[in-house]
Amino acid sequence: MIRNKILYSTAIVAVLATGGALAAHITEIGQKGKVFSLEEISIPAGSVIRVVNDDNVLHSLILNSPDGQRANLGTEKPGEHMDITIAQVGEYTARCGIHPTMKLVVHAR
Ligand SMILES: [Cu+2]
Repeated sequence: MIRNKILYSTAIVAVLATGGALAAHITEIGQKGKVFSLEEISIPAGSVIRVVNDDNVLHSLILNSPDGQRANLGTEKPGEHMDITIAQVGEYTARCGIHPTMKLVVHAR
């Protein structure tokens, strides 16, 4: 009986720890009014940026990575979002291919 209780408690703690870690590593960025909701962010490498199109126009995302690679991540309709994993340490730049003045700098540490 005591053994069962201990196992049960350990399982709950593991679930909470995982849930907490996921929540802590997603940074949400909006795109309302043809601007990113933040111009610059600093996040741990390996975490996720959720780019939410909370605007009323179509946006796209182009991501420049610290290693010089450039990726066209496609378009987002109003109400859609895109999750981007920021894997490497260094500076990333995200831009909208439709509205080139939209710029977000991501420092991954
Ligand atoms: Cu745009």
